[in-house]
Order: sequence, then structure tokens, then C-alpha cells
Amino acid sequence: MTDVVTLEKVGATGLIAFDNPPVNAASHALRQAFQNCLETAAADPEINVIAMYGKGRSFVAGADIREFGTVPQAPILPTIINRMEEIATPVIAVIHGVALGGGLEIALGAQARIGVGRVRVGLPEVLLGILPGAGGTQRTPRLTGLPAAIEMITTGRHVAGPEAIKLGLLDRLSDGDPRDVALAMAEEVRAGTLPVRTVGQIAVRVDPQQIADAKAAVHAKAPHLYSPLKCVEAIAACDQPILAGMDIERALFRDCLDSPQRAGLIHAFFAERAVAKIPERNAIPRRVESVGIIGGGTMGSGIATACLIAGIRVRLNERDAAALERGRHAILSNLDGAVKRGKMKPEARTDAEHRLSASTVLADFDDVDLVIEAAFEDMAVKIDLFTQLDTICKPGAVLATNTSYLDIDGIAAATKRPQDVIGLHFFSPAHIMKLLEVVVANKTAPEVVATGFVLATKLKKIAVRAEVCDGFIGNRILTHYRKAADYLVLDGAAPQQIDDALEDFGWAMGPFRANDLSGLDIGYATRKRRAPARPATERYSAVPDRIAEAGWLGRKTGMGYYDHSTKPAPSNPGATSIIDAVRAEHGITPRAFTNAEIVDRYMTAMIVEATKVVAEGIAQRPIDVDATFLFGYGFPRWRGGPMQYADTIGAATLVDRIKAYAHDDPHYWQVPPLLQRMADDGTTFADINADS
Ligand code: HSC
Repeated sequence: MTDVVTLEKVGATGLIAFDNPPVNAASHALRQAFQNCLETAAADPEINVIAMYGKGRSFVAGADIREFGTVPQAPILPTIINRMEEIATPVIAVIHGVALGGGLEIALGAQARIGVGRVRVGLPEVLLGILPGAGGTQRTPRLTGLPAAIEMITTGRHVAGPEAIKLGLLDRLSDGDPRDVALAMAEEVRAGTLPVRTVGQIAVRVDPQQIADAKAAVHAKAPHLYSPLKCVEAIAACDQPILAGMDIERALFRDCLDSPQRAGLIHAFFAERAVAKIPERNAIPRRVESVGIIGGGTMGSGIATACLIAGIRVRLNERDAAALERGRHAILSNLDGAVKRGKMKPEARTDAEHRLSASTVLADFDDVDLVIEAAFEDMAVKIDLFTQLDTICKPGAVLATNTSYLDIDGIAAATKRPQDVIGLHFFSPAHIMKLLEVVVANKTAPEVVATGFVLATKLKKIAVRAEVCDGFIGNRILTHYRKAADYLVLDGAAPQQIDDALEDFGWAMGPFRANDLSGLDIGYATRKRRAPARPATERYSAVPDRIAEAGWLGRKTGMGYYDHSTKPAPSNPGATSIIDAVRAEHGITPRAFTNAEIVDRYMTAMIVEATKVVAEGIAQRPIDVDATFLFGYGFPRWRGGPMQYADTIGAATLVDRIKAYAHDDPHYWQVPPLLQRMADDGTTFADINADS
């Protein structure tokens, strides 16, 4: 094993190199070795400049996130950084790649900072539910002033080199090999052409009004979040002597470290990366330079937009010229929207338009690398299209369907090449939503799965591997827990109370507001399709059907559960009358639910179905379910996902809850065997993640 930090003496320069792949995280081993190297260099009379740099792709990406939640082992970063400021020998930091969190804090302890190439710096701790705990909240404002420091630290955004120069975080930008730059800059320090100064000694003024305004602003932006406020409180201490300010910073850092939000947000960080660990990850993906998309509706045009933004050639297919033109128009206006939102440069938009072609002739898909079928959700339509694609597409083309719930094994069986068939389930609006479910059918070849994952990366999406069942991971679980909301209405809660309770819990939108947004006709059609298979023992609320049948389809018709003619939208009195009538038909005397009861029932229902999805292998691991809901369904990131949330409740409590609810409805509330086993063994979903 190589040393994670090395000291190399070149003339009068002590070169300290971080070498802890993949991102030089400041683990305990790195901190220990760093401290040793620093002390050795400081004690060496022949060394008159110490220059730090990173080997591999970056300087230092921050503290080792995996260590949070365990007792911090000395030496801790603040101790080393403060010591760096004390020693007589000037220390400089040469930063390439990224210096994030503790990485930037190390650099701020140096007396000059030089960025190399396309460097980015930032303090993203807030995104992990913590705050910069190694001096970042104290030294950053000393260089940038209060407003810029507040903005940077409370958003956690990465700052590119030129802006970092303007803000005063970097002193120079340079190019070349970081070690060579380090040697050259050390020479400049000796020559006096690169000035050095100790950041901790710079005085900064704190305007209490700015602090009060910043607290109000972060609260208004994210009322649920704990650490942004703590960031501002820590920054407010920066007018104190550096060590006193850092004591306050450390106390606030510890508060954040102990918060469940920290655990949730760090789980979300790892969930985003864990989903890429699929059995097919060593398969060689197929090349995808051109994509054929069948269907120019909302979904097809969104997928086409995502592909065009990613630089892929797109051929759009629709049944007739008018539909084709509508699809083209939708794509172009999506691209205009991307330019307006700053996601795309105007020149790139022109290039994207040139990469788009359109045709009503499916035979024109003979040369595309991958087809995504986003046609009507009807098995006969899909079978017909895939039978045609089988004869049209070139050998090796990937044939994907965007179906949300249909049987992909059945679709694949319509072709003579089921190994090339896969589900690529996008979420609407497809050019914006991060999630892509990659649905692996019985015979899908490993390289086709790998191709789906590579495509997702190109499209800047998070791919989650799912297997075939009605609704795959996300929609299958949604179908189940959505019923819990309908039962709550049937038994006495108002849709508005349910939405408010779940939004207070942290969901981006409650289920009824979400339905009004997406259109009540969608669920109506799905329920009709499923009606023949509905067990006689299942309770059924006709409320959603009646509202749709009244022509209230949500925002698109101006009325749904809510009346959208004014803002904020009040309840639709017509929907309330329907609810009263349906309750009366069931002989139900409505009862009151507290918001906590609503959240418990809704979330327990979700966990029940998610447990089954894990047990059946539809999702590889609980963490894949978490990623699905974080990136596709507006689940609050700071709760880490439904399975992480389930662990905070515990399997035994969940089982007790389900059994209690089952008194009223034994069909709906059944304990999944896996959850029962976990309750018996005292195990968690985190244990399952760790074992798989
Ligand atoms: C921090 O620094 C706190 C400080 O204020 C110190 C406080 C001390 C106070 C003490 C007081 C008592 N740790 O993303 P990728 C892994 S908080 C561990 O796929 P990319 C990652 O999981 C930290 N592991 O690559 C993955 O592993 P896998 C603040 C880390 O090129 C692999 O590295 N810093 C890690 O797309 C590759 O990562 C941050 O929040 C870390 N810090 O992006 C930065 N960082 O292969 C977080 C990464 O097993 N990191 N890994 O899946 C990032 O934003 C991105 O990883 C990069 C690279 C932009 C660095």
C-alpha cells in the first residue's frame, strides 16, 4: 500500500502530496500522515517553503464522509489546519480538480492558493446536513467578505477558478502538472513575487442585519433544513479571533453531526452512487450516437430533448405529419426553456436543432443505435411496434420501451432478439427529472443493461436497476401507498389536510396536489385497466373515479381536488360533495385524523410495498428504492429515502403498526414476511444494504 501522504524534499521546498484515491478524502489515515509530514517539514531547517498538492484527479475532496457517525479520531482536521497557520515556514496549496469541504479548508489554512486548470472549489457540507467544521465558516468570509461567504456556504455550490480568483479564494490560476506548479510557486514565494498571508489573521466585520437577513432567507428557502441556519450562525462568529470563532463553529458542527438530517443526507449521497453498482457493470456497453424515439407526446418530446442536450442525434417518429410537427415544436420549445434556464448556450441549442430529424416512416429507424418507444400505453400497440422494429433495426441496436408498467418480457418476446430489449422508464418532464429506471427483462443481455446505465450518465440522470413487475420499483410502490391516501379520505381526512401533512413531512407535493398536476385521467385509466383483477376483499374508494367522471381532471381543466381558478387553490367544493356521498354509500362516519397519523399510515404503506419489492428482487437493495424515490418522486432528500426512514422507525414498530391498522382492513394491511423477519432479528435495511 502506498503512503496516503508523502513528503518530498526538492531543494528548499518541502512537497507534501496527498495520495488517497479515488478523491484524496481526508480519512483518519490521511490526517495522521499529513500531520506527520507537516511537522517533519516544519522542523527541517533546509525547507523554507512547504507546497501541498494532490496526486490523482484532485487536491482533496473533503473529510472522509464514511467516518461521520463514528467517533472522530485525532488528529482532527481543525487541529492540523490551525497548526499550519502557526508554523514559521510558509505553506502554499496547489489545487487541481476539486478542493471541497475539508479540502478547501486545508487550502484556506495555507498562505497562498494556486488553482490549476479547470479547478473548482467549494464548501458543500450543507448538502450533507453539516457545516464546514475545519475553519471554513471562519476563514472564507475573511477572504470573500460576509455576503459571498454566506451564499457559498449555505448553497454548497462549486465555484470555478476564475470566480474563485474574483472572490479572493484563490490567488493565482496556472496550468500544468500540479507537482511542477507547486515547485514553481514555491520558487515565487522565495522570490517574493507570490505574496503570502495568514488568512486567520485577517479581520472581518459582521453586520448583524446581514446575519438576520441570511437566516430569514435560508429558512424561507428550505424551512425543513437544519444545517443552513447553523452555517449562518457559525459564520456570524467570524469577527472573533480565529480560534474562538472555530470553537463556536465546532460546537455547531457537532449539533449538525448528531442530527438525523445529517444521516439522511449522507445516505442520499451514497445512494446516488450505490445504484451504479450493478451486476452488469463490467459488461462492455454498446455505442449510442443516435436515438430513434417513437412518440412525440410529452414523454417522447422530453426524452428527445434530454438526448439532444446530451449531444446525441435524435430521429423522432409519429403516426402523421401533424403529430410529428407538434412533437418537433414541443422539443424546440423545451430547448428554448433550457436556454432560458441557463442549462444550454444559444449556440448549443442551434446545434441540437440540427441533430433533430423527424419522420412518419418507422423504416427510417434502420440506422439508429437505440430506439426508445414512448407510444401509447397499450400492450397491443407495443407488440405491433416491436414486431416492426425487429425487422427494421440494424443488428445490435438496443430496443427500449418507456412503458411505466407493462410486461417487458412480453414485449421482448415479440422480437427475435429479446436480448436487445430493455425498459428505459423516464419520468416526466423527462428532460428535467433525474431518475431513469433501467428495467431488465428475463433475456436482456448484460451489455444492453450497461448501455442503459451509460446513456443515463450521458443524460445526467441517475439510473436505478429494476426488474419486471407491474409498475417496476417506483410506480408499483406508488400504486400501493397512494391507496392509503384514498382510504384516509374515505375514513374522514380531507385531501387538503393529507397534502399539508405530507408536505410538512417534507414531500415536495402531497398526493392530491400531485394528481391535480399530472391529470386525474391517468390514474382513472389505470384503475379501469386493473379493475378486472381487483380482489373482492379489497376496499375500493370510488372518489377519484367520480371526480374524474365529473370532468374535473386537475389543473388542465381548472378543477380537480382543488379549484385552480385562484391561487393558492382552495378545495373544490364539488369534490368535497363527492367525498361526502361516497362515505355515506360506505356507511362511514368520518373521523378525525391527526397529521402524525396521516403521515404514519401513508409512510407505513409505502414501506410495506417497498419491502416486498426488495424481497422479490425487483430492486437490488433497499438503497435502490431510496434512490428511486429521492430522484423520481420528490421524497425529502434529508430523510434519505423510504428505507432509510424505515430504519429510523424500526421494523418492530412498523410491524406493530401494520397489525393495529389491520383490525380495520386486513386485506390492505399485511405484514411482509421480510419485515417480520427483520423485526424478529432486530435487523435493518442498512444491514441488507451492507450485505449485498
Ligand atoms: C467535510 O469535508 C467536512 C469538513 O468541514 C471537515 C470537518 C471536520 C470537523 C471535525 C470536527 C470534530 N469521502 O462522486 P464520485 C467517493 S464533508 C468519502 O463517483 P466524481 C464516492 O463515494 C465532505 N468518499 O466521483 C465514490 O465512491 P465509490 C465535503 C468519497 O468524479 C468515489 O469517491 N466534501 C468522498 O463524479 C468517487 O466519487 C464533499 O461533500 C468523501 N468526501 O465526483 C465532496 N467523496 O466509487 C463529496 C467522494 O465507492 N464528493 N467519495 O462509489 C463529491 O462531490 C464528488 O465525489 C467529487 C468527485 C466531485 C469529489
